[in-house]
Amino acid sequence: MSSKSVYAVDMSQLKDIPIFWLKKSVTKVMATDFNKNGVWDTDDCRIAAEKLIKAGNLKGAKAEEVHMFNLQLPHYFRTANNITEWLRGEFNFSQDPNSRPYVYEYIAKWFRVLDLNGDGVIDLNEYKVFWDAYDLDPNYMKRQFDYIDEDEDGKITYQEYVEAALNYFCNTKENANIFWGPIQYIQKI
Ligand SMILES: [Ca+2]
Ligand SMILES: [Ca+2]
Ligand SMILES: [Ca+2]
Repeated sequence: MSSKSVYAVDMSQLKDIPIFWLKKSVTKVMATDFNKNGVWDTDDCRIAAEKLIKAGNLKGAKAEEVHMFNLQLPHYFRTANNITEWLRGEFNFSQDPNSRPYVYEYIAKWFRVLDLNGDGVIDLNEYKVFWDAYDLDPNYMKRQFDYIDEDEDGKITYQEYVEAALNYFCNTKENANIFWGPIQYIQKI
């Protein structure tokens, strides 16, 4: 009987992908994979929406917005059978210039969802709703908030948010961005 983790990665199929990008993307999958099947899929998004709605005590149109924004996802959210296939899909998508408008739109929707009171910025309380909904380590929340809040005014603007989100998604060079919590080690098959 095998006790192999669903997050074990077949590195032989991902040789061309920089290791830091793989580590942070595995971290992202581990944070978002609520149904524990090894990939970030549409079912996880549905569960996340419910958690966000509960954590933020959201009602009416705002709750509806949270449900709706997960509907259009890249194909590998539905088709990847394991984390290796998911990472391959995510990497190709993240490095494809044609996907960029879609990515901006997705990040913009995220921003609108997390700006719970609709004043155009994400404050620490609103950020905590996101952090709690994904059960991320509370010890790292303020550090990441401050990382995103580049001008240190205590509020995350749309521009600051886009920069941090895009950086986590696309950039392959190592930095201090822990958008989905502390960077995890990769388990290899
Ligand atoms: Ca999943
Ligand atoms: Ca706000
Ligand atoms: Ca700021």
